[in-house]
Amino acid sequence: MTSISALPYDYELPESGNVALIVIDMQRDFLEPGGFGDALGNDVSLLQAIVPTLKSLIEGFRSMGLPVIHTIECHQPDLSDCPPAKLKRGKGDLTIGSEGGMGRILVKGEPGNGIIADLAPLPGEVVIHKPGKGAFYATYLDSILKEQGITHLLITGVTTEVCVQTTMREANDRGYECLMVEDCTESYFPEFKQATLEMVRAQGGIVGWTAIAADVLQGLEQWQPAKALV
Ligand code: C5J
Repeated sequence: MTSISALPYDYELPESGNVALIVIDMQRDFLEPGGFGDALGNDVSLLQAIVPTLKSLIEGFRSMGLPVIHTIECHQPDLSDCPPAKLKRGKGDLTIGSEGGMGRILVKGEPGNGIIADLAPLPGEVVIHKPGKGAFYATYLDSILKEQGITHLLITGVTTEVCVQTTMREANDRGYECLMVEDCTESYFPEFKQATLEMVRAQGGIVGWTAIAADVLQGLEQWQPAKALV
C-alpha cells in the first residue's frame, strides 16, 4: 500500500480506483487586483501566494497522466440559476450580476469569471461550472468522477473555508476519500484557513486529511509504478 504523509495520519492511495486533483475557483475575480474580491476590500495577494505551488502540483498531475478537474463559480447571464437568497446576500454595492472591474460579477463568460492565466485548463481537462459553493450541487461532477473510476480527491483552490471546504464535505458524504492540500488552498482570512484545516482532520479525520504539496507529489510518484504492477 502506498500512502501520502498526511494529517491526522497517512493517506492511503488506492490499489484500484483513481486519484484526481480538484482545483476550486481560481478565478480572476477572486485573485486579481481590480476584481470582485479586491473591490470587497480583501487582500488578494494572500490568494496569489499559492499560485506557484498549485501550478507545480497541477503540472505534476499532468506529467503523471492523472486527471485535473477545475471548477468555476458562476451563473447564467439571466441569473436564473442564482437563488434569491444568494443574490441578495451581502447588501454591498457589488452583488452577483452587477458590473465589476472585470465584467459582471460571477456571470459565466465574463472576463473576471475566467480562471487565471497561470492555471488555465488544458484542452480536454474537465471544467465544472457551478452555481453553488460546493462543486457537487447542480453539476455533473459526481457522474464524471464515477465514469472515470475516481475514488480519491486531492482538493485545492479558493477560498478554503467557503467553496473548498463545502466541496470537500460534499465529496466526503458521497464516499470519496478526500485530502485538502494545505499550501494549495487559501482564504482572505488566514485564521479561517487554519481553522478549516484543523476541523477537517479533527476526530481522526472526520472530513478527511491534509498534507503539503511536496508530500502529495512524493506519494503519487511512488504510487504510480506500484499501481502499474497491480
Ligand atoms: C466565495 C469561493 N467565497 N470560491 N467563493 O464566494 O469560495
